[in-house]
Amino acid sequence: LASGPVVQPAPTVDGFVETFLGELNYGQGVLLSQSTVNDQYLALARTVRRYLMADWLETGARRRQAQQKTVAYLSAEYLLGRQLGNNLLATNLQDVADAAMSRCGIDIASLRAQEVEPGLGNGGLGRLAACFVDSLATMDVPCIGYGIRYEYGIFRQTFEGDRQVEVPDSWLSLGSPWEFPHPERQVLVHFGGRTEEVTDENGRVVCRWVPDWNVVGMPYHYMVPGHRNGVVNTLRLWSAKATQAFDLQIFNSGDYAEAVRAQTFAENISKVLYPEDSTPQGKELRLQQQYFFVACSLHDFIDNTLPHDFDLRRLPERLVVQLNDTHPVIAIPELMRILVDRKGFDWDEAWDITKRCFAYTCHTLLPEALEVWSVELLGRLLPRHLEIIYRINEEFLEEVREAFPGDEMLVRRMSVIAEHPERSVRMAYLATVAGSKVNGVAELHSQLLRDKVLPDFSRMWPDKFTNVTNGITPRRFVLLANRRLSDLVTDTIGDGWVTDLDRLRELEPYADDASFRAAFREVKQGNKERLAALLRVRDGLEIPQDSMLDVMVKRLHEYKRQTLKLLHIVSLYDDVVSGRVAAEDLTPRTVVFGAKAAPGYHLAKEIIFLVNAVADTVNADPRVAGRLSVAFPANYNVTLAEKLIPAADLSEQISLAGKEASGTGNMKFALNGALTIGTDDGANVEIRRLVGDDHFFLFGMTEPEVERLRPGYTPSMYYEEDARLRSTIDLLASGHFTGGDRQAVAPVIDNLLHQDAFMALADFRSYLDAQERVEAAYADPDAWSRSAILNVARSGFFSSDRSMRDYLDRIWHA
Ligand code: DL6
Repeated sequence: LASGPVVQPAPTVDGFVETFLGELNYGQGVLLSQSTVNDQYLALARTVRRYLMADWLETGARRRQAQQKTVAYLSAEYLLGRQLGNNLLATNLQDVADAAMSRCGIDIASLRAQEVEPGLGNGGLGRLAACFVDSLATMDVPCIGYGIRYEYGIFRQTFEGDRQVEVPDSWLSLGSPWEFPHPERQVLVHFGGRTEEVTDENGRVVCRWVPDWNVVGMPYHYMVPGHRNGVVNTLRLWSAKATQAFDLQIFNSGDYAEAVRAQTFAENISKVLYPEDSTPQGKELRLQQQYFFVACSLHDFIDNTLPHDFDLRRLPERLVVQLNDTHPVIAIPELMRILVDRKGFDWDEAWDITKRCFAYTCHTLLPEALEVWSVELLGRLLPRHLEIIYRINEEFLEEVREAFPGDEMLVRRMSVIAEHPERSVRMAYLATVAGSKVNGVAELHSQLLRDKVLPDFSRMWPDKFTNVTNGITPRRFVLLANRRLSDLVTDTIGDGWVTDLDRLRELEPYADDASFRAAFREVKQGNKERLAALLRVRDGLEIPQDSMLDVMVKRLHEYKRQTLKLLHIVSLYDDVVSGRVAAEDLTPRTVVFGAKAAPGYHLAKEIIFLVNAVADTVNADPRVAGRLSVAFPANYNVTLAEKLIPAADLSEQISLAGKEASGTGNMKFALNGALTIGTDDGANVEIRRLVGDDHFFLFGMTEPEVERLRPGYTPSMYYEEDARLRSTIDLLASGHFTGGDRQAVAPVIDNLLHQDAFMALADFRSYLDAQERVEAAYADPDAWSRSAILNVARSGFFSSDRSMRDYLDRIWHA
């Protein structure tokens, strides 16, 4: 009885109802007749959880037995999205659950809507991590996702007076049925203090860290089910607690705030997803977060997951640590510290082991996103780690000197320690020195990483660099998000595509089949209606049904160029109100934005304000009614993406070439049958190559053209020379959209005219031309849907299952 899990009886509607009512009565302590929607949601989640439990326990036992190489995916972010729908899908319980709930007189849709998604990520990087763990479970690859259980995830965005206001995201407040706390596996994490040299029992002088404070890391486990394959992997997220909850003596003396000071301080570490880091305190907290979760994770794997007698010289056979960007890179000196200081390895052997355990993924090309930590801060928080980094660097620079004798400039350029503007540690360099492989996330990005970001390193170690183009899970982003399309595809080619997305190719011939195209258009229309119904209730927005749905959803950042899209909208509006174009000649178009700006990113917030202001004016102007409308639902998140993307006709991927590492939204849109208007940037390059030039609207400068134009780039010149651009900007600047207030638009306009770091004005003309090609194409519904179907059929490459195969072949060898 004790050796195997208790298996939940086969899923029948009766059995499901019984378990659900049991959970309501004994888990929630309520009768069905008295239960709230939240009670019912929690009971339903716990019911679904039961059907996963046997597989979870079995997978864990099998993994312990097999002792296979395990991927430890270290990521500060996991943007998971809602769990209920995904888990019903993975267990194939959707229909049973629907029937069971309706037998109880419950509308399951209201329970699905009750779930608050865990927003433990900012955007693409965190969502990618969630897709990857989904794929690894579906492919039955041993993987533990390690991260942080933030008490508050990404802020909830609201608009007040068209401006973004951030509200804390208390995603745990109504209960969190998908997590399993494991206090017995908690880990002590040290900070601060000093190092000292001591003589060990063998007479060797060794270094010892004498920290001066610590916190406890408490793991919460989450199920990561594979798709209907009986596999459930684990995501292990760490929460910080004080070693001592409070000081009873101080409490009894009446100083209640002081009594819990240590507790508050410790718990701050996992309080909020990546706190604002423009202040020194914010920076420090972020480094604390990073070290906290990697220290917990390495300890967990080495001391709690490996057998007690495991010979750590064989660690690289059992563990590969994938560093999701630089956030977890402090794991490198931490592993060295564990091996040298705690396990008694000599330095060279420890370094050899460490180098074979780590691989690093870079997700950016923006210099400001390449993390550096000041030596002052790192030395104060982690003095032993700083010493280790210095020694790694010293030995590395010796290697550089040997490989390139006499080039001291090169040595300085490649040093892990930067000297200006302050002495600091370049985390990307440390990851590159220690990692067995370094990868970018799309072909162009990997090329630019080699040529522009880390050119000296790629010259020294050309074989270290590789590419793995990002991917997305077809389970969440097609099967779950777009049931209409999934059913059509499955009815046409069978359901093999769900775990072998290349099979979508079999749809190609159907692009020429008029009845299939009609069915495809019906799917799109159904999804538009679903979106309209949602936005009406969620945001009080009206989405016209008979217009092109043109969608730009992503983080608000200058390089992504939401302003370019805004200029396009204003130019269309300007054409009509100035009488240059009759309203009837505009292709009916609804533009939907979704974007959060980082709370401290002033200009991004001004852009949000302007988009909202333009939306208000355009939507209220009868001259463009029925022809042009703009919707900006607040709080774009995974849940909204699942409704928006399947409804889209046009996908806006318009970053300045050479700035978007990959993008993954672009893949989700193509797979759901939207056509892309985009620059030659990130994974757009691969999307265009795969779907074909005729089914993609390319515009804008290429990356080399951008670089050639950059010296002496003068945005105002484009304003002077292009009458249409001038008229558009003048209309914006006039205060027409801001009730006559010219000041309110000045930050964005001044920036565009005098800086325009991401060259929106230089690409404006070409963007407008491409939009005209879009309109011409959209006028022929048959040709448009043919292109849309070919986008679906040819996008199988963008499955995250394929990305995982590439990581396995090129990097992990697991
Ligand atoms: O690789 C996932 C995602 C890419 O698709 C985006 O192009 C890229 O901007 C994003 N990068 C980050 C950078 N974070 N840091 N550092 O979020 O990664």
